[in-house]
Parts: sequence; C-alpha cells; structure tokens
Amino acid sequence: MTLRTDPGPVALPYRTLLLTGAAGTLGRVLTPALRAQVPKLVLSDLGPALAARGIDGVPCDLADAAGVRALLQGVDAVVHMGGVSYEIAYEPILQANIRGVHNLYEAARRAGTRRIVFASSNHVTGCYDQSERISPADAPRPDGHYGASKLYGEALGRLYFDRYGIETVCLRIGTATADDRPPDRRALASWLSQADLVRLVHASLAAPQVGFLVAFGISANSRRWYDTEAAWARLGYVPQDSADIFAEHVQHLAPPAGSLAALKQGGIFLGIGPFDDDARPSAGAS
Ligand code: NAI
Ligand code: 15L
Repeated sequence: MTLRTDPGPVALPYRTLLLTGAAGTLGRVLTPALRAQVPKLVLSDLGPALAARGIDGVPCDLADAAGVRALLQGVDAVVHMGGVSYEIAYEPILQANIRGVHNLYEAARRAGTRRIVFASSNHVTGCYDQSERISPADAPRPDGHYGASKLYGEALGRLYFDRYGIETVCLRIGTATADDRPPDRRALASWLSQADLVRLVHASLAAPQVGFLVAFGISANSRRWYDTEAAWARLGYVPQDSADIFAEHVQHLAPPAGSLAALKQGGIFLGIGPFDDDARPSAGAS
C-alpha cells in the first residue's frame, strides 16, 4: 500500500540529511518520507523525547553549542523542526529557539551544510487581523516571544545566506496536527495537512537555487489569509488538500467574538502572557 504522505520517487540531492525535532509531531510525520529520499537520515531530539518514542536518534540539546557542532558534522542539509513550539515565558524560548537556532547556523557554517529548511511559524505575523491578507513581503508582526524567536531564526537564515551562502527556506507553518484535521474555525485558514507538509518540505529541499525564501505553509484552504503562491511556485509546491471539507465540523469552534483570539491571525496565542516571571503566565490579555 502506498502511504498517503509519500511524495513520490524523486530522490533529494543530499547524502546526509539531519532532522531535528524528530520526536515531535511533525518530525514523526516527516521521518518515513525523508528516509526514502536520502542515503542517510540523521534523527535528533532531546534525549528523553527520543527515548519516550523509542526513536534511534542522536540526543542533542539545541542550546548546547558543542553538541550541535558535533551533530552537524558531515550534514549536507537540515530540516529544522526542533525547539519550543508554543508560547511560553522567555527563558525556555531563549535556550531552545534563540540560542538553538544560532548554534545550528554556526555549526552549519563550519560543517559546509548547503541548505536549511527552517520550521518558522504563522505566529511571526500573528498580530495581523484575520480580515487581512498578507504575503511574505509584509512586515512581521509577531504575537509573542515564540513568534519573535521564529523571526530571529528567519533573520539568521537571511544573514547566513548573504554572508556565507547557506540557503534557507523559512516555512511559516500554519496548523498541522497529529490527528491530521483542522482543530477549530481558525484552522480553516491555517491548516496544513500532513501530506501537504511532506510535499512542502520535500519541495523546499529539492528546489534548485532557492537562496533565501519565506513561504507560508498551509494547504489549499479557500479561507486562507496568505498570498504565498509566488514562493510556492519557486519551490514547486502544489498543495493537494484543503481544510474546506472540514468546515461544517469546526465552524462553531471559535473564541468569544470580539476577543483578541478571535480577531487576530495568531488566535489563542494572543491570550497567553504577559509573563511576570519565567515560570507562570499572568491572566490572558484577551
Ligand atoms: P513539537 O513540540 O511536537 O516538536 C518539537 C520537538 O522539538 C520536540 O520533540 C522537542 O523535544 C524538541 N525540542 C524542544 N526543545 C529542544 C531543545 N532545546 N533541543 C532539541 N530539541 C528540542 O512541535 P511540532 O508540532 O512537531 O512542530 C515542529 C516545528 O514546527 C516546531 O519548531 C514548531 O515551532 C514549528 N511549527 C509547528 C506548527 C504546527 O502546527 N505543528 C505550526 C508552526 C510552526
Ligand atoms: C504553531 O506555531 C505551533 O507550533 C502549533 O502548535 C500551533 O499552535 C500552530 O502554530 C497554530 O498557530 O495553530
């Protein structure tokens, strides 16, 4: 039986590919597809996360510069999924996403890595209203520490291409879930199916001479907020799925009308924080 997420027989032009965040939701979706496309796929994540999932990978904390340098040895390309994936206080985001992405690019520069596909996020632009349509050329408007950390990763991608020629595709992923369904009304705009995720990552690795590119990562949702077709065309990504078919099931699942979570593209992330200390969020702002 052919897996629904199988991108086809096109092999990727890399000998060794590294997948960070391999034990996470999206890492586990991507692993079988990527394994079929390269001679060597290196999986990495935090040690306990690998152990919990029974994954045979290289344990590495992205905040550990020496560990990341060792991890990148001999790596031609990286799919960088690892890091904190939600809004929380600054300190853990600083370690995993800011130090972590810096360590990754520095290690990639030393190792001669050619391309990084960076899991950025829709939360880089989460403060735009849901009534607006935006493109990758519009100014970033992060909705929290998490979105700002992804913007920092995008800035490093730009820097390391301009200075050192390492190519980066920043994928501002919308909403991709373990059960492969849009969870609520907002996701009718932001949903990315697992099969389209595989297609998008594969295209981002395979496209010739991308230089530095930012693309939103969603399926062919008619309610989308993003004009991102030019970037998709550069990559050769053509989404095959759409959240539209789930509309009647999730239309009613929405935050209270008039709340920031209902108004802004970042949704419920707008209701998290501010943080009075490094441990606990204060009452939501919505
Ligand atoms: P996830 O939270 O399931 O996976 C992230 C993985 O990173 C985890 O396995 C975790 O152990 C690992 N990690 C965390 N801190 C680390 C550190 N210091 N060193 C090494 N590894 C560390 O997240 P998911 O959903 O798989 O997302 C993958 C990536 O895509 C994340 O970077 C996330 O920010 C991004 N993204 C995901 C979206 C989604 O809808 N799932 C939407 C937008 C962006
Ligand atoms: C993200 O960036 C998160 O990693 C993911 O868990 C979802 O919350 C997603 O954005 C979203 O906005 O739906």
